[in-house]
Amino acid sequence: MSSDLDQFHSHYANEATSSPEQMGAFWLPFTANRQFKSKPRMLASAKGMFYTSVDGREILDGTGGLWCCNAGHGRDRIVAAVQQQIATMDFAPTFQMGHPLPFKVAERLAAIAPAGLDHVFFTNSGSESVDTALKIALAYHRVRGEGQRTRIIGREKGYHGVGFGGISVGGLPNNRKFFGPLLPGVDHMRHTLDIARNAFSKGLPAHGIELAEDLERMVALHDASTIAAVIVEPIAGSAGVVIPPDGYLKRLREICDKHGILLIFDEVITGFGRVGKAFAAQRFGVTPDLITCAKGLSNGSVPMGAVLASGKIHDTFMTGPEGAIELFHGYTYSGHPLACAAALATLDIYAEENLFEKAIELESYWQDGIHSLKGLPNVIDIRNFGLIGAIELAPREGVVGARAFDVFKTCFHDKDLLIRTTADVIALSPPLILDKSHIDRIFSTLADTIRATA
Ligand code: PXG
Repeated sequence: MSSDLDQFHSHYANEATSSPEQMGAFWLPFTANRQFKSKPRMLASAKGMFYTSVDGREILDGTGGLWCCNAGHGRDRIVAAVQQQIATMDFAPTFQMGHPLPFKVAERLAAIAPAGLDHVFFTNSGSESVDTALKIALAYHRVRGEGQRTRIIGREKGYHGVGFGGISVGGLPNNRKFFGPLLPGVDHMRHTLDIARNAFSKGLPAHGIELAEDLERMVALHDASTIAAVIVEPIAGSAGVVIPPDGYLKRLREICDKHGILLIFDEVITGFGRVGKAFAAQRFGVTPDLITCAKGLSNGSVPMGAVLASGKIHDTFMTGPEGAIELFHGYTYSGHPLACAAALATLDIYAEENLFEKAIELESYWQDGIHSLKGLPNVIDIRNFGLIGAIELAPREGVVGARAFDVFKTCFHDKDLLIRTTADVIALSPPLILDKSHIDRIFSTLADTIRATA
């Protein structure tokens, strides 16, 4: 066994296999491929708060992978669970069949979810979770005899993955404009980023609750009887971290209730302790009808996503003849044994280490750290909530994103720190296992690098 493993590593995971000539075949996602391949950033292993690069440097992970590894990297318990599961049962179908693990994961998720969200549909990614939630919302209205509710309302700057449903309700132009007319019947509320009024807010911005009234405008335009659902990220991540104005999400909930519209929270990045509770819904005290999640569900280790649905929605489907399939939807890998094993071990770690509370314990230290960067050259806004942070830089004339990307490259190549940038926003989402020394290092490194970046 161990010599097999050694062989695997020497064949597949070492530097020799990643020479520039051998990189051509892999078309990297959401990446400037030619630029990347001319000076690659390559990771070889990961443990705790750190990656190790292929050239042997320990890189502090300020991103939790991509908002995935909330419990830190290389957790023994997850490794053991997955190893044991693949040796026991590699795959089992869940179409008209079952195995115990997804039932257990669903029960565990329902136990930590907001009260009332007690049914779980499994997927393999955030994008699939979004498509699933949109389809459940549409089908729900149809099953209960309001099939004319076909419109879905998203929001500008929204990111809901890359399926056709997700890019249709999403509001990032580059993710939409290449791909044709998208889903019909979708409309978008305005986003809530307002640097002019809210720059350098600590936590929730004070201004912007009135933007929730955009939903009333949508209702006035389309009529509530045609609207199935509204989907928003409680905190938008990919668009550059947009924190909701104080009271905004509560107001959306009220308007949805008034008009019989379902509210979907896309919690792919906010789930699993990122903001100090299992879900942001709980931190904000607003319960949606559906929650989409992924990433932290399995600590990023095996692809897995889920949709949490209210009993009201679930039970609406459970009404026809008993032998009828209630929802014509699912994935071959819904409830995959390896993903479920990883999720159970992950949820155990979260519970035993009280990791969902860490973001609240460290929030003010994190906030002080990030706001200490105010006043540095080109820093035009700083945003934070839970263990999420964003530093927005002024774009260089005519080259949006170049300044932040230079900071990203310097951090990785010269300072052994992994951050993430979108346009000129530096986004931070460290593993929740970090301590104050990691926070100090992240912000002192960023301060030096931002200062040195023209
Ligand atoms: N919804 C939200 C809110 C997300 O943030 C997805 C759906 C799609 O998930 P999948 O698993 O299909 O990729 C996401 C993904 C970033 C970043 O840098 C964020 C995501 C992915 C990659 C980068 O902010 N979120």
